[in-house]
Amino acid sequence: MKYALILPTYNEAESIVKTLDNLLKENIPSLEIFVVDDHSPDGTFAIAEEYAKKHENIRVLLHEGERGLSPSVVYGFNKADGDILICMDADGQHRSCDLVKVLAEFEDPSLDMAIGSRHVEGGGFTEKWNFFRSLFSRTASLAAQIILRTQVRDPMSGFFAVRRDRFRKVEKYLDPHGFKIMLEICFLLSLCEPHKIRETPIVFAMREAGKSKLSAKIIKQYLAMLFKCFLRRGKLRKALQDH
Ligand SMILES: Nc1nc2c(ncn2[C@@H]2O[C@H](COP(=O)(O)OP(=O)(O)OP(=O)(O)O)[C@@H](O)[C@H]2O)c(=O)[nH]1
Ligand SMILES: [Mg+2]
Repeated sequence: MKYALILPTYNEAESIVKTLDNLLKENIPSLEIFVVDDHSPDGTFAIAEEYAKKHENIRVLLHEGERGLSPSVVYGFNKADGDILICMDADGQHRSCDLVKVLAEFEDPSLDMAIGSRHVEGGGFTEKWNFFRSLFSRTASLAAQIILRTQVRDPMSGFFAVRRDRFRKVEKYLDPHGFKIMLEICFLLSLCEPHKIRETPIVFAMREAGKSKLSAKIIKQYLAMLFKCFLRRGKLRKALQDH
């Protein structure tokens, strides 16, 4: 089985080398890594390219068009030819040691998608979040659970792996803007019958360097995504089940 890992980056010059070092230390066979940079002004692309010169299994891509985590991940998934497509944050908050556990889930041939979850037994955080960050994350998760009726305990995780053919099946129904590509893919897969999505416990680390890209615009894009998915739910279910 071939694995393709997308690391979307925007201004991660201070984190990208450490993240790549940690991933390579895991020695995961048949893993190709794609850094997908959005023309970061801090030079992330050049740093990653320099690193990739010494490693055959790392490619660095520049994403064109509307800037955003979601469109960058879709762009990367389309460039990659892995059987399992993976997405992790490039700032080190998604730990490389958890990747092994997420990939092991695919020993189950009927599994469509594995989500790295902080809110299942064994998952969690290396440090306590500040009150407002925690409140924001909880509220955003609750909104997804109510509006999209998802059973997923950690819809905000952003760490996920999906079988390529399942991604292909839902891809044309995606409307990827902003941050929450994982939730959108998971929502579309949950409309397919049968489907199997599993949450794997992960521990979320604190950001050691660089800045968060969470902003009011991202929050607006997230709410728009939830309502669009909600309104299109019936049509999407029909289209995916006829597919
Ligand atoms: N290509 C691309 N990557 C992005 C964009 N925005 C964020 N990212 C990357 O997506 C990942 C997640 O973004 P973060 O800002 O860390 O979001 P977060 O983890 O929810 O927030 P913090 O906990 O504060 O770090 C990181 O690897 C970012 O560099 C973007 O517009 N384009
Ligand atoms: Mg982060």
